[in-house]
Amino acid sequence: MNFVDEARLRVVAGDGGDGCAAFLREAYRPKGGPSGGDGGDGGSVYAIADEGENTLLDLRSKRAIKAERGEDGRGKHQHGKKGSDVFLRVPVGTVFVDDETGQIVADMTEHAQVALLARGGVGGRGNARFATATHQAPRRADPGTPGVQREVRLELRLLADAGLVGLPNAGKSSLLARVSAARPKIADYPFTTLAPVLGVVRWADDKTFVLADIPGLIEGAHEGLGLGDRFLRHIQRTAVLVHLIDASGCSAERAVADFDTVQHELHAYGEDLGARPLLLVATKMDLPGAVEQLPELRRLLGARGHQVYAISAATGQGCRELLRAIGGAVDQRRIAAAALGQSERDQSSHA
Ligand SMILES: Nc1nc2c(ncn2[C@@H]2O[C@H](COP(=O)(O)OP(=O)(O)OP(=O)(O)O)[C@@H](O)[C@H]2O)c(=O)[nH]1
Ligand SMILES: [Mg+2]
Repeated sequence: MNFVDEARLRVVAGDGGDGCAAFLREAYRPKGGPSGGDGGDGGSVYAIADEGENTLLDLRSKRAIKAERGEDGRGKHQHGKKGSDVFLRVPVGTVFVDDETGQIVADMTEHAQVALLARGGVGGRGNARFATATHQAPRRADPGTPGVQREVRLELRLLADAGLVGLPNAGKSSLLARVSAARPKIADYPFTTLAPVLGVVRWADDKTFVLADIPGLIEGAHEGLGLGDRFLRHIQRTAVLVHLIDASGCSAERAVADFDTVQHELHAYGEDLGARPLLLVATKMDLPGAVEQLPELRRLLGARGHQVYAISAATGQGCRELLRAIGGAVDQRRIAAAALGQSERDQSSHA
């Protein structure tokens, strides 16, 4: 089962810069004092929680996050510059675990929360710091201390944005496997999927949503028949339901009747599932039977005001367009939810 989005990273803070050992040598001051400046502190690596981030997908391609080293001190009392810090943006809900100790390093629960992942090293002192009344020409200068390095595991509990529903064998798992990195079991018998599987789908350069594949629904599912009902709660919070219809082996009328069965189960389950935005998808378009039935299916469902997408998980045909439609619906819902949250915040601040 894959309810968790994961990534692994090495976070490397910058080392402190070295202190400098130097003496002033000026024409008019032949025996100048110690003038070595301190090294700058190394930059630290921080995590920052950001509502605008939804997955850890972008971080998976990264190996290490490094902050800058502090600059070395120089002569004439010049201190080295501090290395810049790095802020790693992660979705709210991300937990950082130290890979070696298993300890939780940071638990990002709130928007804009900042947590230290690796502290930068401290700059070394220059020799100017070591001068005393009795020891006026110290040669000692300290090296900077190393920055902290650690391997961290990032974990994010996923909530599905979109849910795949349909009869057993409709091709739900095949679609999820086609469009995400999830690898659900696929087979030509009903109830192949026994538990929900989630996958992260990238549908544009900087846009993703989480798609849930749940076991197939059959008549009586809301009363506990089959398996699907137990998992309907996993799609309760989705922005959109994607209903897959396989017409490759039956008539369009039969496919519509099957569609009604599943819709009836969703309505009967309650929780507003029946009223959820819905996308209809005819599957297995690489098979001649499906191609033959598509026009009639579109006519029958079109008469009820439904648009029907057509895809093949086998060839990928139509998938891109479908993902754009799902992504658009998910986006709309997020925008509406953000606006609702804002107006609630406004109201409570007026109260
Ligand atoms: N030719 C063809 N076969 C497909 C396509 N999509 C799915 N199948 C086949 O249909 C069968 C069922 O696919 P699944 O993806 O397991 O269906 P499911 O809806 O997840 O089924 P359950 O988990 O039992 O509810 C498998 O044999 C798949 O290989 C497709 O686009 N083209
Ligand atoms: Mg399945």
